[in-house]
Amino acid sequence: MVYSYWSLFCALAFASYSSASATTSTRNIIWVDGPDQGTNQTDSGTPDNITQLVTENTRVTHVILSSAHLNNPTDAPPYVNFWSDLPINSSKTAFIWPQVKQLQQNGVKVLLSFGGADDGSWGHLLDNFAKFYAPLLQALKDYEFDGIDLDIETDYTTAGALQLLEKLNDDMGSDFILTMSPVQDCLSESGDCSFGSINYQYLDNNGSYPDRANSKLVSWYNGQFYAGGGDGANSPSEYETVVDAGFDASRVVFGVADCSVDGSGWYPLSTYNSTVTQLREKYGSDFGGAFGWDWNNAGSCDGLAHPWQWRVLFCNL
Ligand SMILES: *[C@@H]1O[C@H](CO)[C@@H](O)[C@H](O)[C@H]1NC(C)=O
Ligand SMILES: *[C@@H]1O[C@H](CO)[C@@H](O)[C@H](O)[C@H]1NC(C)=O
Ligand SMILES: *[C@@H]1O[C@H](CO)[C@@H](O)[C@H](O)[C@H]1NC(C)=O
Ligand SMILES: *[C@@H]1O[C@H](CO)[C@@H](O)[C@H](O)[C@H]1NC(C)=O
Ligand SMILES: CC(=O)N[C@H]1CO[C@H](CO)[C@@H](O)[C@@H]1O
Repeated sequence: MVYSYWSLFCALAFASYSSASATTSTRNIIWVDGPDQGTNQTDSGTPDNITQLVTENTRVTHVILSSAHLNNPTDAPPYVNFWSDLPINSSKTAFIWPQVKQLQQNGVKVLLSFGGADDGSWGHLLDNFAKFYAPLLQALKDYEFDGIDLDIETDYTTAGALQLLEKLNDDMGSDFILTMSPVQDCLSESGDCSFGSINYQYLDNNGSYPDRANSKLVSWYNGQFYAGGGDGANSPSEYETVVDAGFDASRVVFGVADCSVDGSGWYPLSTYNSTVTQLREKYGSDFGGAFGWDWNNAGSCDGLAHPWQWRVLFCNL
């Protein structure tokens, strides 16, 4: 009962707030991880059709497909792996591309997440940048992504990240979205982060590029406020420490686990709603937005039948 009321509430909020409350910097993001076994079935057996993000008025503005990796270097030539570690052109995951196209035609930007905790990707780029960058660039072009998220969870370097960002800007153009997805600690602490070895404060201050928005190479940061790198999504305080560390609120998206199977630090929707409402009040139109990881499990810990019903998070954004 409570939950059907919530869904209704969002529909009303959507109708009445609409674009009046939408701000230039707010992003409403859902990550879409691969369904099990490379099929279009989610963990719970529900068809995983992401076009519901549009048809159900979720107010989602960006989708991040997660994730792409680089294959084993002994394989030749190098290629990009996608869901279930299948080559990105596998017929088993081909069902997603028409859905991606449909989202894009309805104004939703779709990004490819690259890297993660998979050991191959970042190590391969360190070993031989030119060899392994080529298939990554090709995949971004072939599937017409609107942007890329660099998820650096194994050792890389700040200089390497800047080089990769500049190369992507040069090859894809200054409108191509370039994001990174550090855990909260990596944003609030100075120096090289223990997770991925990137100095995000240095990178944000030094990663400039004249023709990009705000002259910044990174479009924004998808902050992970869960899974051990900051598990405080039940209050605004951890987001505030990131802003206090020097990041403009418009550059940091408040990212949460949308079910406990997606990482520690999960909280119910009512708690998240309270946190984002407070952040929105504090930072106003400067607040960078919110994300949920991930689509397949969204709302299942809240007793919701469908992932799109988790859209309550975005009602006040
Ligand atoms: C979310 O928070 C706002 C502000 O406190 C409140 O008006 C709204 O009813 C809440 N929505 C839900 C579904 O809890
Ligand atoms: C996707 O799901 C539909 C039913 O929801 C099914 O008919 C189809 O065969 C599935 N496709 C794949 C690749 O598993
Ligand atoms: C997903 O939904 C869209 C829109 O309703 C539909 O056109 C498409 O066939 C669906 N895809 C699958 C695999 O169910
Ligand atoms: C997928 O791409 C590889 C190159 O990376 C190519 O060798 C292969 O033929 C392609 N497969 C399909 C089904 O297009
Ligand atoms: C060249 C340059 O702009 N260097 C700056 C990089 O960012 C740090 C702060 O993190 C500044 O102290 C440097 O001046």
